[in-house]
Amino acid sequence: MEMVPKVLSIAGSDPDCGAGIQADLKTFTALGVYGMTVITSVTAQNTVELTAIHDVPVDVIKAQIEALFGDIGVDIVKTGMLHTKEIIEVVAEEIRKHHLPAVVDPVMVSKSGAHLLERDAKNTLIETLFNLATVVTPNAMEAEVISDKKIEVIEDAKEAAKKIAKFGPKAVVIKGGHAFSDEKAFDLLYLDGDFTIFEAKRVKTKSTHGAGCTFASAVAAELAKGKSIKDAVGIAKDFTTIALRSGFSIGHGFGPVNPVAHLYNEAEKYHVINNLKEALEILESHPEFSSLIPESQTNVAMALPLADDIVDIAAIPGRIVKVGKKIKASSCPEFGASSHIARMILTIMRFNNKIRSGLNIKYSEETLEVCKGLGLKVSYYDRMEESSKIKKVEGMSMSWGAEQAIKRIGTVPDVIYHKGDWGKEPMIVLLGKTAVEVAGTAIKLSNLRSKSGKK
Ligand code: PXL
Repeated sequence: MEMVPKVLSIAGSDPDCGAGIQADLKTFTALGVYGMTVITSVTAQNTVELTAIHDVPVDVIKAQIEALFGDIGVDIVKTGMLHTKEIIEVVAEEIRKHHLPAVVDPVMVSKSGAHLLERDAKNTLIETLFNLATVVTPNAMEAEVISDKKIEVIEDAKEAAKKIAKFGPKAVVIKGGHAFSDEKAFDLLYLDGDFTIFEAKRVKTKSTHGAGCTFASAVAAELAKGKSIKDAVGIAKDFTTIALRSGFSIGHGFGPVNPVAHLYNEAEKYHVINNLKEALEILESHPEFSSLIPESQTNVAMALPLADDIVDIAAIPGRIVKVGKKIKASSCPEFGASSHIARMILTIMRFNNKIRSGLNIKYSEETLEVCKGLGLKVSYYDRMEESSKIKKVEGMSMSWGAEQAIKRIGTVPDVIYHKGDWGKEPMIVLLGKTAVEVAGTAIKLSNLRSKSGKK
């Protein structure tokens, strides 16, 4: 029987379930490890404020940990809110006794501004727990407090990480959040004397409650699976970015992140591929569609709901081609298989994230008339107006063009066309929510065209 990695969170309880052990357990579960929780403090809080903290007596904290060791066992521990000196000491003693690898999240202040670490306990946390840690994960503000160094730019964070490493953890991750840039979120890893910077597009959201807990728990889960520290931090960063992008707009303060979004995202990959396969069956069973296949062939693409890169968009490698009178997909749908339509869809989704699919067909005035007759919103861009800078960058034309077409009619169109340029074939792209929907539109167009006798 395969052994499931067992990960224990020793942390505070957050009744709104955005942070604390509740966020930790969601994260462990979403990453496929067996999660357990030892509660150190019960807090009363919501997305706006924290109103009470009740510390669990240290002998009960110890008993919770021993209960798990007496039966199931633990592969790695993650610590979060450890409110007092006494709690920190008993947790450190248990980690030492059981020789446990540990991810230590030096939680100090909640998102709503409450102190989750008593002021006189800071040194105990640093001095007794850091030297037992595999990884410590302060945010920029916590790193400033621990290192006694102001952090304004990445170079400051590097100095701070070196100082924090002197307290004995194997690795230090400083979570930059919005500290270093408005556009990017940088995290800095210091391991064995080397720095690695992880970057992601900054997620502009108010639903950030629990992001730190989620990140540290994801690092622990990945280490438990046997990943290296560097890989675990990279995976945790991507995981937390998805959790932030899917955060809940609930409550009146900082809404909770959504660690389970990772699972939905994985499940969506299956739905997207299946939808594309169904769209191919529709196209392949309608030979009349071949009249709409352009010189450069047809492709159909569909994006994941959270797509922000062409690897998040599936299409047909080698495209859809005419073989005699038949239509054939060159191969099965795959993620990352289209760059052109994919870039157009990425731009479209910035304006309307429900429109996730596109299919390109041969340009003709007649086809555009049929589109208009069907009540589809048609817009266009003119490749002659494209600057040489945009022309030079691979794929940039498509995002530029989509933006032009949207601006022209003030909304996301159902159909975008361009009339070509030197060496560029004119083209029509049909847009819709799913690949099956755009394939259906394409068949409707080819039927109406053949009825009206157009070639
Ligand atoms: O995000 C830090 C944190 C950890 N643990 C508990 C919390 C919070 C933030 O609110 O409530 C219990």
